[in-house]
Amino acid sequence: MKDTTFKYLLDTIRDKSAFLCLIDPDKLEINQSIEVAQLYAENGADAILIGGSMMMNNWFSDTIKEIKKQVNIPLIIFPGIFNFVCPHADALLMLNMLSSRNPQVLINEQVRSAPLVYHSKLEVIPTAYLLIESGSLSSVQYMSHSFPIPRLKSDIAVAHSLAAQYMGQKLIYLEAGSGAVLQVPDEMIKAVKEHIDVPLIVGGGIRTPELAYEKATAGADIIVVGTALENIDNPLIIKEFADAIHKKK
Ligand code: 1GP
Repeated sequence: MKDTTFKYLLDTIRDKSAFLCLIDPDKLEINQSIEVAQLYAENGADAILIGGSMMMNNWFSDTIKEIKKQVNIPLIIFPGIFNFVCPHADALLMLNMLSSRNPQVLINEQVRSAPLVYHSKLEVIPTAYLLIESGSLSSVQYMSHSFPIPRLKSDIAVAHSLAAQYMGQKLIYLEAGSGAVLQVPDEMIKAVKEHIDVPLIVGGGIRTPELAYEKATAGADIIVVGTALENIDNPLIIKEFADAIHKKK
């Protein structure tokens, strides 16, 4: 199986944290997604995640195909449900929502997705996806019928992360949810990072470069930013996020 994108991520985080920008194709027309992807690539993003909790439009695959023609940083699918599969992306995060106790998101979605992924020949990156309590009901919490891990219970997050690593997950993603009021706490990031060897992704509610720097310094190897970069007037904001995230280590 291919591991080009995963190796690229490992190389990128060798001496700094990586900056991944999230595009939700439900929020943009295809041309807008291409423009935004170009701005991300030109202003320091290391890769682009594409996906969301739902698929409200029918241009997911076309968006990926068109972005790939214009942008040369990796484009990685971040699936909300099983059918977020498109062979033109560089890789797909196979999300295992191990913080949930709902079999639908623990195994059913993956089983429905697997034949589509097989035929796509996409690079697959097994990723433990841990939802963290973040001050309000997030789309992912609602859609997945899952309790988040309590934000003051770092020990529970550590136990889930260790279980994920022992079960062969290549990345661990601590997710506060898109547009979260409260980000994943620094103490939890530190505690998880101290216990695991695989790269740690942190996302959800990271609204400023200062917060991004704080989370990177706490131990996040990869920072995901989506909402804060939507409808921005000045692309320099993207560069400020990139600089803040890249200056860690
Ligand atoms: C959501 O972690 C990502 O899955 C990004 O969250 O949109 O709040 O940046 P934001």
